[in-house]
Amino acid sequence: MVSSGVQVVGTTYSTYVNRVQIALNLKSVDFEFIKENLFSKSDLLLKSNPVNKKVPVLIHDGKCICESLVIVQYIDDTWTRNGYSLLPCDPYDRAVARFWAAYFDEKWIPMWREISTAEGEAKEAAVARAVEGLVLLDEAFVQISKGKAYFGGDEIGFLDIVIGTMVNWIKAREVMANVKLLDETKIPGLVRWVDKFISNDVVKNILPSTDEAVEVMNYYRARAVAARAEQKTELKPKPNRNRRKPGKTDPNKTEPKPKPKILKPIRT
Ligand SMILES: N[C@@H](CCC(=O)N[C@@H](CS)C(=O)NCC(=O)O)C(=O)O
Repeated sequence: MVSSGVQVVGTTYSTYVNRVQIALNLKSVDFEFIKENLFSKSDLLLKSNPVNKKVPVLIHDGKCICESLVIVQYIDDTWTRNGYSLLPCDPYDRAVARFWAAYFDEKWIPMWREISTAEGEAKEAAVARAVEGLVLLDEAFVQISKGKAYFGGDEIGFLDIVIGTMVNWIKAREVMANVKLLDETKIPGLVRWVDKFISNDVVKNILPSTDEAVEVMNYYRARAVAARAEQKTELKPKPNRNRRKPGKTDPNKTEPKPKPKILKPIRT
């Protein structure tokens, strides 16, 4: 790959892609957005992220960087001119920020996903787990922000980008599952931070609105339901019109078994 400048391979409605867009905008880096179709992945995506085949990919002077957390840290390390750092300067504070980012991606987002598929008591338990996770994040916010507006202090930082890009997807889940996650009686600091983050000028034009997020999740859900129905039809044995009478089986002929189709969920 030999193109120069900065390109982002991504989709509009992706938390992970939005992280990269916000980080570049905060650092005042111009970039070209190359729109990807995840239902028919381009050669560019397959070549630039051959391991995970996912967006976002940052292409900087022809070099490919994958995984949103890695990309945001790369942006922070690369564009340092205006002295604005997304990660804190102190090594311990940097470690703490990275810890909570990993917690959010590896532990909390899966809990948020579980709410959409669980029903009845399982759904209540899933909501309780997700709220417990938010209470931990609220406590972390109080410690890390030290009374300022953002995790990053007076300015948006690494953790603000990582967690903040999920906010409207969290609100969309509240609407769709009819549950309360961002409860100001339980997580007052985080709820105040949410309002501040989503109204920030750099952020507000990039994030989808809650209504858009609901629409996108409904669309993916409908696709998943249709794909499952198609899979069921494919797996159903077709009536065999040439069936032999009992005792007249042909020992040389075996019925080919239908192959189950493997469905890959598309993540928001
Ligand atoms: N851990 C990755 C997650 C990226 C991700 O899940 N991207 C989704 C779009 S939101 C994707 O490309 N999905 C395509 C697929 O799963 O095949 C990151 O932080 O960049």
